[in-house]
Amino acid sequence: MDKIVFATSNINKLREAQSILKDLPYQVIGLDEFPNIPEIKETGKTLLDNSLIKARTVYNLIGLPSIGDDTGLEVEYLNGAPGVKSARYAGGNAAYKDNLNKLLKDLDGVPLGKRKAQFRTVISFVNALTEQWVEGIVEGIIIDKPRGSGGFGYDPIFYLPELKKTFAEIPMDEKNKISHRGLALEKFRILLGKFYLTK
Ligand code: ITT
Repeated sequence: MDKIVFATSNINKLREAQSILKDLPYQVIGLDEFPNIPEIKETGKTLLDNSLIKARTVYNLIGLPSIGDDTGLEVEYLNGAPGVKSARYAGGNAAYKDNLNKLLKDLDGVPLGKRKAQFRTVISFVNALTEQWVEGIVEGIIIDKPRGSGGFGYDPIFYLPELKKTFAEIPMDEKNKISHRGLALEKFRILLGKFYLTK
């Protein structure tokens, strides 16, 4: 089976993508299979820049078709922050918990009605023939206390009013059906299936 490399060292992202793309005639593998690849610096100013940097870097190093995912949590009250800095909101090597706690602190005292946010994922695809990208967005509310133990990152404080649950309170399969990454990868799956060879 032909391989596509998901240019991520985030195991949660990889698992979600493998599950969403499981019916494709390609095997989606992660950077864990290529331990010699150096850390990819996210020097871009936008999610698109960074997703392209990831996909291009891995394509150039490995020569297999590559997907890059850059995701940001954009909070309206904070003018779109943490956005492209979501992974390092509380500092360079911040853990998920540190970033989440910083966001809760920044929103301390802000009423629920003003805590609208969206997750946005840009997925870029690079092979010998083309560079393409797609985007997925999901809207929600940042609640003031973490709920649930599933998911990762900001999931425990990202609340979906229509489900009355956070992303951390639903199984991965359900998250994938409605999430930013799920929507972006669904668009990507259609694009790939219809128009592109992976060679
Ligand atoms: P790679 O760059 O190796 O893909 P990363 O974790 O650094 O992995 P990003 O640069 O896209 O990924 O950083 C986005 C951050 O946003 C990530 O570290 C999480 O904290 C958060 N995040 C991304 N997707 C998420 C999701 O589905 N649910 C909750 N938080 C998410």
